[in-house]
Amino acid sequence: MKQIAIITGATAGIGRATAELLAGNDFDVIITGRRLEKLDLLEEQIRSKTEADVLSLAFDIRDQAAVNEACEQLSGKWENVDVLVNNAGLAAGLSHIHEGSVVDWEQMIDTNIKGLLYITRVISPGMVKRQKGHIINIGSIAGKESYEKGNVYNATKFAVDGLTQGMRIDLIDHGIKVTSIDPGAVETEFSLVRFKWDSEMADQVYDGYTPLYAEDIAEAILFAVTRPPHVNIDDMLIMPTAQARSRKFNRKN
Ligand code: NDP
Ligand code: 8X3
Repeated sequence: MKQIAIITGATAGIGRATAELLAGNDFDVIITGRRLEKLDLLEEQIRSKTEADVLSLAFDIRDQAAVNEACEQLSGKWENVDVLVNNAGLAAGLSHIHEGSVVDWEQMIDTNIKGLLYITRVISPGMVKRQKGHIINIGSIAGKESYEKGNVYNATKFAVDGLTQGMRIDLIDHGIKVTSIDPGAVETEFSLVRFKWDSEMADQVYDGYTPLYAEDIAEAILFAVTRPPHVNIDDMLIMPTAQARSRKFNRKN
């Protein structure tokens, strides 16, 4: 029987690349996100290119009732989730703390921290019951060191780092692996979302160097979830060669 992975934020970027790669490597996948048309498209692509079974669940991860309703309706084999990839997340805005938008702050906190907790709360009891499972949290270099104007986004990713450590301690007695994958700059919809779809601003983020691509992170996730039972990847910090620390780039290309 194939393993089942649920990937949050699979409509774009890292989540979509992860769903595609896991589906091509013997996983059946549950793909989630708000944009139903993107889920439909991905479902069709995965079905046409792989042998994987796919289930789409459209919900806003900030809405606890919606998260619970979607996950509680899982039945049959889909109830037995082996891998939870907590990927859905965003940065909204880039401002000094005294000029920040409270609406942006709340969106980041509600998505990156509370959303991750909501789905973990509903999926992890099944793993505990089966004494088996793997949770992958997508953190960030932004969760290792703060940078100018990053403030609340940084704080949400520091929180993810703290949660990863706590979850690993709480779940160790149940044989559940917990991994943090922490990327540097990855060219996805991330910067478009951060700058409210201003493509000129978003393009500047990746100007003059080769960033990571979503597939690079998907490969790291595949590596983590295919280690033998006695091996856990605790934490993987993955950077573009042209990036050192959060904000030092070699933009000579
Ligand atoms: P994208 O913007 O390309 O993808 C983000 C995904 O998150 C989308 O599928 C989006 O789906 C989903 N999402 C956002 N808000 C919600 C919500 N309220 N409910 C449900 N799903 C939501 O960004 P990335 O792929 O780059 O980001 C994925 C993760 O990687 C994030 O946690 C990000 O913080 C982290 N990361 C990204 C880095 C980068 O440089 N790109 C570097 C380090 C970490 P939809 O809009 O359809 O709901
Ligand atoms: C995303 C990377 O450095 O833009 O987590 O915050 S960064």
